[in-house]
Amino acid sequence: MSETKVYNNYFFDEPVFDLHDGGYVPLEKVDMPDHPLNIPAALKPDKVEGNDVYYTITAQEGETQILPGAKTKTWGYNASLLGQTIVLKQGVHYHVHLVNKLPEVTTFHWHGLNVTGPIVDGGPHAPVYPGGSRDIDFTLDQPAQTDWIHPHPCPNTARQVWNGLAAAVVVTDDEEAKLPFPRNYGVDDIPIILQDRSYHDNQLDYKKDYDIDGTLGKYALVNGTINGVFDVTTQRVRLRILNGSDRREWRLHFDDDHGFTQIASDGGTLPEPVRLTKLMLTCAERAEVILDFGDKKPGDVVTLMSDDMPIMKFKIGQYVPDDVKLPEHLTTIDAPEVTPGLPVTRTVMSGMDDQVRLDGKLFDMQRIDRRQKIGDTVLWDVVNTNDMDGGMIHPFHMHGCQFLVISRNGKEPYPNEHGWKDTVGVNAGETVRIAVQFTKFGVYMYHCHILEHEDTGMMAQIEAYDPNHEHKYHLLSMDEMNHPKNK
Ligand SMILES: [Cu+2]
Repeated sequence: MSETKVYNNYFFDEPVFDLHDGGYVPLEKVDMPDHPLNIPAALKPDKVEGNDVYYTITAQEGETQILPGAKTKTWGYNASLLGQTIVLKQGVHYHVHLVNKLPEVTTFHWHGLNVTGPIVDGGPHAPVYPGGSRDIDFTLDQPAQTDWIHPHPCPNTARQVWNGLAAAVVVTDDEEAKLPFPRNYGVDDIPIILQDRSYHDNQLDYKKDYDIDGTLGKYALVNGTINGVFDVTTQRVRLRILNGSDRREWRLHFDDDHGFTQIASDGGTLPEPVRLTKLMLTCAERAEVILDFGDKKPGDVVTLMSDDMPIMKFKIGQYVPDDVKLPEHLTTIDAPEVTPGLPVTRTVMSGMDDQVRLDGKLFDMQRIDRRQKIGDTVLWDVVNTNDMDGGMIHPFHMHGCQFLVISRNGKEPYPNEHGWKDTVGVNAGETVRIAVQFTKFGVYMYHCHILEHEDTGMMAQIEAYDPNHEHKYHLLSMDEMNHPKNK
């Protein structure tokens, strides 16, 4: 076997990461006993008719035992907190009944799914009012990956996510199914939803903890569990890690520097496995990794850390030895040719606090900021100007497509950025070049995924258009979205 490179450091510039604004909240250790890690149930379809599968997703209020004592009032999808995991398969036609049992308007955004905008995509133009519902349908036509669903109502996305709305979406396909990856959901294939929260008398108080540069919490939660423990019953475990935080970047590693292998990024399988001991995820990014506990024996405990804080444990039990080796080539990325003759699109994230802007502007739901022809592949330079207080990392997210990272300040992308992505962390002072292609016409958001930046207005809209089929879109105003005229 050839010598395999192991990456032992974060790809992001740590000094830049440490340039926090005054409101930075470090994680604290929680003095409470370990708990079994919550593994969200897989959502059951309402019915299956041939290639048509029907789901109901209900945004609801509930109560969750998070801390000792009083339960915490939380929100979730088909659950009291976070949500049941939605499993989708490439090629299947889905009919989804979206129900809002919350006391306020929300939307259901499919982060990472290549579905039409602005309605099916579930951005702010697709409100579901309290007591109301909306029906959408789409054919899932993208490869296996880990996505998620979360609310997107301007300007309340951050608070609604803080209250608990976020669920993993697992996409499967026949190609990925042939790869020797663990895929027994809940046993050796588990979501790891990373969030941070603070509590006041066991309750959330978003206003109290609010920070305009991104709200942070003192306690680390994995799948809504503080001090979670996962009982390992197989040699290899696949983690579908999602940064579901409003603001926090997670810098992950194990207490014993245990190595792991990243096999997928936001948009699915990486061309080659990437061996790491440290992984940083900015808001909304996903990484699928395989942990091999072949060097451990029953009773051993391995702790997942972020910085110097333990966030969950893996308790090794009896497992059947497994000598599966990952191939050095996992998949071939068919990178589209950049369409000749088109200028590079430049988009600029600037400012901090209430000065955050995208291309110098604040979000306007009724303004189309750019247009791009479907099928064209266009280079975008995503710039973080680093113009205030040393700046901060802005995670740049696009709806309606998966893109490829071409370069960072003209240099190679990070080793784990060679697959499809929909969110990319852009360091302060950096320009990240990406190749963007839309395949479905529609109106899509692109924005900073620090949720409070998004809510403040660091967001814009692009129309992906088909010159042979001009479409008119009714774009709601923010006022209309929040206050329906006929409701
Ligand atoms: Cu930002």
